[in-house]
Amino acid sequence: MKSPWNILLVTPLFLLLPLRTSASPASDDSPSTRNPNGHTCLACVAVVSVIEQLAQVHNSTVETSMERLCSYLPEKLFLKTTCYLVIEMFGPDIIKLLSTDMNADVVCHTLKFCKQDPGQPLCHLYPLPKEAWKFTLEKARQIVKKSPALKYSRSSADICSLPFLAKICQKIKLAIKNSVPFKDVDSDKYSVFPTLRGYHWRGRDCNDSNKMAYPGRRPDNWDVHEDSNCNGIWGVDPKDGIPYEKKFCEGSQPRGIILLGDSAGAHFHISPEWITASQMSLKSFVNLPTALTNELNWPQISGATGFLDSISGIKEKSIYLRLRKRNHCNHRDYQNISRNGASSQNLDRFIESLSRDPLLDHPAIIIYAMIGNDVCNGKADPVPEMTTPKKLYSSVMKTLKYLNSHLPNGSHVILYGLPNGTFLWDNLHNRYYPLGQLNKDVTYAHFYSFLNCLQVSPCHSWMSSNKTLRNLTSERAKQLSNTLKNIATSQKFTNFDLFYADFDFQEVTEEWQKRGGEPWQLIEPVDGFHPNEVALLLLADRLWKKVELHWPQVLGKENPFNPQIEQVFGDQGGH
Ligand SMILES: *[C@@H]1O[C@H](CO)[C@@H](O)[C@H](O)[C@H]1NC(C)=O
Ligand SMILES: *[C@@H]1O[C@H](CO)[C@@H](O)[C@H](O)[C@H]1NC(C)=O
Ligand SMILES: *[C@@H]1O[C@H](CO)[C@@H](O)[C@H](O)[C@H]1NC(C)=O
Ligand SMILES: *[C@@H]1O[C@H](CO)[C@@H](O)[C@H](O)[C@H]1NC(C)=O
Ligand SMILES: *[C@@H]1O[C@H](CO)[C@@H](O)[C@H](O)[C@H]1NC(C)=O
Ligand SMILES: *[C@@H]1O[C@H](CO)[C@@H](O)[C@H](O)[C@H]1NC(C)=O
Ligand SMILES: CC(=O)N[C@H]1CO[C@H](CO)[C@@H](O)[C@@H]1O
Repeated sequence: MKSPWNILLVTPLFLLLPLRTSASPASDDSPSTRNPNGHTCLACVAVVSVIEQLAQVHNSTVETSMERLCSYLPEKLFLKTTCYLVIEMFGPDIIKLLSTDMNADVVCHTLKFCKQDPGQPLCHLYPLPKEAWKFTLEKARQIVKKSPALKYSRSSADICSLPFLAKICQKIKLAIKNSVPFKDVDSDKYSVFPTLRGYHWRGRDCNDSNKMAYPGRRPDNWDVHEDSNCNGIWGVDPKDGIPYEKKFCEGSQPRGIILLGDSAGAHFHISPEWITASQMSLKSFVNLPTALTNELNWPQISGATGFLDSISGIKEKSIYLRLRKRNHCNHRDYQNISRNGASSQNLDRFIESLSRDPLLDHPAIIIYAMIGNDVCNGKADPVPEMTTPKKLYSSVMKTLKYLNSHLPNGSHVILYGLPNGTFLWDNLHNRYYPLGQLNKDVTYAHFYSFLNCLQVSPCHSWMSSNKTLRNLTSERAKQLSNTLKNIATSQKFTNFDLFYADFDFQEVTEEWQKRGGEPWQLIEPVDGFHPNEVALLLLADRLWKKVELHWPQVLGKENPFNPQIEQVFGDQGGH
């Protein structure tokens, strides 16, 4: 249960919007190679920008605007309290600086949340001030010269280490600990709690006091007495004495869906309303606590394992919901084994969280979708960090051997290729970034370059103005996809068959355009990198259709008893 803590420790930083997609527990960024203050600087610039823009939108003072921002935040996770503490400490300086027309870059450099190290470039989101940078910064420093807050921000890589926040950080940790039925996850990976890797991530536990009851298992004694596989089908038909599970599911070849993925698979999403002053209201942050306790992921509406209705209103369903529709005996059998920052090179560190017993459980469809982090990273020179085809080959073979010894016979594994990420730059670079829309002053090109300068980009190599680099990254991605394809066509395993599918972003874009959409609408607006909910569902749709056409055995047959299951069990206990 280590992973959730990581993001929670930076909860006070929320505000401080950590774009921790690649800097995650799963990646091996060491502090010496990454700019430790990059995320703090990014967060500071985002928050100060929001304060400034709220004042502009509401024609209010900076002070009122800070109060307004805090008042919008929910009490949960001490978000509101933390916000008030932060403005108490830094508010007076921010007011003074913003009132003399300094912008967020200047404010954050003055308060030392952003630093320019000797010999390093100056990182800024907004166009540089008209007067020379040094002169402006000096002027700003004079304004807050004697501020007591300065000594706190200086060492601010971990905001919980700030003395005035240490207490609240403790409280947050305690609150979360007490609110979650924490268990030894190794012995029981299923949960009745939604977030913190609970049932938003894998099918809900239907009997928390019975370790042998969980989604995906073969039913125990045809579930006469209890729903041992949590699919909502159990008991005996009083008319003929036959157990329902036997009557409705025997021979229907139930199966689960397991995603081995990265932040895209888990649906990383930062709501644009959290940083867009003109759209901000009390409603904007309602879902923030849930998002934070899901590591800013939304697996419950993702393309592979989503089980809730889409927020965007698109009619396409996730792979899981389609499998469930095809055979209601598959109810709740999904697992999202995905992590921010996951790649072929670090999957071995968390693959054990996959839960499947080769003998006790039903077969599963595994989608291996490490779609970016093998070529994406935030380093100043990203190329040497990229996975080579040789390294990919050896790590994927290791993964497949692991799967072969942990999956029930009759399972299926689909290796998903990498995208050609040039569409990111091509479609976004000259559009306005959310923080730049109000004053038309920041484009995605500016935003990308700010991230690269801070070395916190989730993908320097595609989110870059350097065409040679983007081209080279696409070439490498293609080589890696070819490696996956070769493995799929040349290797055989005893417990599963193996397939390869291209990551069809081009086709998805065309489909979207046919419906009157624009390509940029398929990308997460705040991070400018991840496929958004619509894109994920369209990708799932393509993958489903492809599998149905070429390898129908993977999906299994339609269960003729579906209508009866609905009649007897209704929504099967929901999700
Ligand atoms: C903004 O507020 C100031 C002072 O309260 C007022 O003089 C000004 O007219 C307002 N501007 C707009 C556009 O409402
Ligand atoms: C849950 O499991 C326990 C222990 O096996 C069992 O006694 C109980 O009846 C089960 N509860 C339900 C609702 O099935
Ligand atoms: C695994 O299942 C396949 C059919 O799906 C069967 O041909 C094969 O014999 C099984 N292997 C083992 C070891 O049971
Ligand atoms: C662009 O990227 C390539 C490949 O990493 C690199 O060799 C080159 O120096 C970069 N060009 C600029 C202007 O940074
Ligand atoms: C992209 O890379 C390929 C192969 O590395 C090369 O042939 C091609 O000229 C490059 N195109 C551009 C625009 O850099
Ligand atoms: C990636 O896409 C761009 C733009 O569509 C194209 O020019 C380039 O050749 C593609 N690269 C690869 C390796 O397919
Ligand atoms: C990759 C990953 O984090 N997968 C998670 C899926 O959910 C379980 C808990 O339900 C976590 O333990 C896994 O880490």
